[in-house]
Amino acid sequence: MTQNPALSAAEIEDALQSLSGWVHEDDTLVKLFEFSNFREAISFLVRVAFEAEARDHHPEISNVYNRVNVALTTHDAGNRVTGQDVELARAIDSFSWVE
Ligand code: H2B
Repeated sequence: MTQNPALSAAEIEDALQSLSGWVHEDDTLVKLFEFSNFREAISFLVRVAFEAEARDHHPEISNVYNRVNVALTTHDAGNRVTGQDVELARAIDSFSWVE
């Protein structure tokens, strides 16, 4: 999509400078969030889901007990990382209560 182009590796590295804990891996931005327990992990997961719906931009989210793994990529850009992924990562960090 021309309006939502894939970022270059250098642009992604640049964006990661101002994000905490996110890594660029296999054309996704990924971060593992670790909570005190299952209840907190699921609360966070649902918060991420609502943010995704509001943005019409949907991450891959997985949960095992107290952990939530979030992977961001843009299907419309051929499964590459775009500015939308960076913006969603920033939004998720803004409401996450763990590092
Ligand atoms: N989520 C993600 N991660 N990438 C997309 O390209 C995407 C999406 N496209 N959610 C949206 C929905 C698109 O399919 C709808 C039609 O806007």
